[in-house]
This record gives sequence, structure tokens and C-alpha cells, in this order.
Amino acid sequence: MKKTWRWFGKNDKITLEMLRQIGIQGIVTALHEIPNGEIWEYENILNLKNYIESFDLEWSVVESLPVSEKIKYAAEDRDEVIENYIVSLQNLGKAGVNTVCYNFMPVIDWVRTDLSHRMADGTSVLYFDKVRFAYFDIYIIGRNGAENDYSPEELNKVRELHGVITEEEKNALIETIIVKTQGFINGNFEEGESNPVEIFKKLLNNYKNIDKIELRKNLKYFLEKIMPVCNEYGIKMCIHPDDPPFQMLGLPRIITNEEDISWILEAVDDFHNGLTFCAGSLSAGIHNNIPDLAREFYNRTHFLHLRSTEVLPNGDFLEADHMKGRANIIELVRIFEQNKNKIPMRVDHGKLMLSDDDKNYNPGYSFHGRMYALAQIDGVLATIKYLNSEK
Ligand code: DNO
Repeated sequence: MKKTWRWFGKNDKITLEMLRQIGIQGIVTALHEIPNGEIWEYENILNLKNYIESFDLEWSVVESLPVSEKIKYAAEDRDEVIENYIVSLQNLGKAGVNTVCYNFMPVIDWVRTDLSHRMADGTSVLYFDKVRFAYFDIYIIGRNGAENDYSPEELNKVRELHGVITEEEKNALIETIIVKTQGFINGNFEEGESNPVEIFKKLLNNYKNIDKIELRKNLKYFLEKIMPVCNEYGIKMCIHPDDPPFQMLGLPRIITNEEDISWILEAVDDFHNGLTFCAGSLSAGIHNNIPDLAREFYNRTHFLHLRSTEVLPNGDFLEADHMKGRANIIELVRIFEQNKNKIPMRVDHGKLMLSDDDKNYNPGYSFHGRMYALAQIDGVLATIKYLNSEK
């Protein structure tokens, strides 16, 4: 597999010089300055590509070319927005950047409630606390019928929390769920937004009449429209699984398990309609067996995210050490190395460790934590290659 790294552009504190020193071969990035839905111009793409290549690296994957809400909820003018997307793909294709990661999660991309959950060894990791999330849903968003999505036991805990939670903690929860985790990925929210909760509610409202079946239809419609340009330029689209892979906030989520993935790959049965195999996202659902999914879908997987999670009995989950947790990364490396050994792989998220804490990195995208995980995975990879050559 090709070792790649998510890099946030020329302002990223982690520079391309640094990445070359730790054995990175390819870069995963995006035109982060272009607002969601606008065209990525050829010149801008080429400039960034040339810059990356001047460090003897390649631009391996676009993560992400974001899909606007209008496409997801099928606004009347969605075709115009899809047209912009097609032009951006054309420009990427002309520049020779041809693996594109995207997601189809309505309103909110990935969800966590705590960005620095302290571990016994002094490092900290990303955490999802089910009760705090329910609190956000019921008391902060005030979603109609939200109570029906939680068990009586969970609702009791939410009420208890309501009695003790401080204003400061409430704001931190809003900051984490809506602003910090979403602000750097060209999604629906920007850092410094003055009223994120109101924007959030408005966006939720767009999905009032959209269930899983409708959302699947909208994804299929979008993919059918873009497949011709993908075929013309050899662009491999790879959808990112929903993170976490279960329903939340009454929104449909459609890339959560084996059945969902099979459905979309079959509904648009074209090699260019593929998957980002995000082991971390998929492993946060106890219904998923990650190596089994890899064995089933490696052929249509065009991009690999290696990360693992630990799911607790109360429904919380945390991001585990890359060698531990539910994902079984050792087995995943073996499966992909055996069947798809040119695939771009990036270490996904890392803990905050050593001097990562005070650097204000985008949540999950630490330097030492990711480098540590990369070294672990590099060792696994070298071992697997060695054992394969012995046979
Ligand atoms: C978070 C990321 C996601 C991912 C997008 C892909 O760390 O894994 O934001 O990049 O969902 O479109």
C-alpha cells in the first residue's frame, strides 16, 4: 500500500518537509479555501499539485470534494450544483488527480462529544459519549420526538446531567459537535460562526421528509450524473462511511453496514463508484465485522483509512490505539496487501501525545500521535511483506 497523509495545505503546521522525513509517499488534501459547492478551477488544482510534487511527493487523493446539502436533500436546483461538481471533477481529471473521497452524511459529518478524553497513560483521544450526545439532541437542539431514540435508562441519565451541567460545559458541547469537528472540512459550519445552533436546526429541517429510501435515491441520482465524467478521466470516487455508522438526530444514514455498502455499489455498478474503507468509522458500529467487510469489498475500495475504536457496553466509543480495538488493523493490512497492494492508505486520526497538546491541530490530526500510529502500521506492513516473500 502507498503511505499517505492528510495535509491541510500550505498553512498546515505539519509541513511537506516533515512528511518526507517520516516516509510519506503521497498527500491527501483538498482546496480547503474554496467554499462548499463552488467550482475547483484547473489552475488552482495544478498549482497545489505542482507544489506537492516539488517535494517529490504526489497528490494521491482528494479528501474531500464535498457534496452540498442541496444534492443530498434534492433541492429543486440540485442539477446546477451537480454541474459544478462535474466541472470540478473534470478539472481534477485534466490535472491527473483521480481519486476522490466524499461522504453523503446529511447536515453533520463525523460526530464526537469530547476531543481530549484523558487516558491513564497521559495521552488523550477522541470520545463519543452517548448521554452527552442525547443531551445535545434533546435539550440543546430540542428536536421533536428526540426522546424516542433513547432508552429509559439513558433518558434518566440525560435528566441527571441536565441538573448539573454548567453553561460552560453546554457551550463546549456545541463547540465540539458543531464547530470544531466540522469547521476544518469544508462542511456546513465555519469556525467563528455566531449562532451555530440556529444554522444546525435549519439544516435539520431540510430533511423533515427524507428517509433512508429517499436519501439512497438521491445518492444514486448524483452518482449516475457524475459517472460519465469519472469514466472519461478515470476518476475513482470513494464514499466515506457514516461516522459513527448508526442513525442519529433523526437523520437517515446510508453507509453504515454490509447491506448499505452492497446496495450502493450494486445500484451504480461501475468500478469508479467505490468506497473509502474507513476502519475507524465502521468499527464504531458493533454490528460490523471489519475484516469480513474488507474481504467482501476490497475490489471496489480505492482508499484506505486505518484507525480503530473501542465500543463500551453503555454505547459510548473511543478511538483506540491503532493496534487495539475492534478494527483488527493487522488483519486489514494483510488483506489489502494481498489483494490490492497499490491502494493509498492513510493513518486516520492519532492520539494527542508528547507535545501535541498545545499545537491546536485539527481534532484527530495530531503530529506525534499520527506518526506513532504510522510507525506501528509500517512495522506491520514490513512484517507482512517479509512473510509473503518467505512463502
Ligand atoms: C474526519 C474525517 C471526515 C472525512 C469525510 C470524508 O476526520 O474522517 O471528515 O474526511 O467524511 O468526506
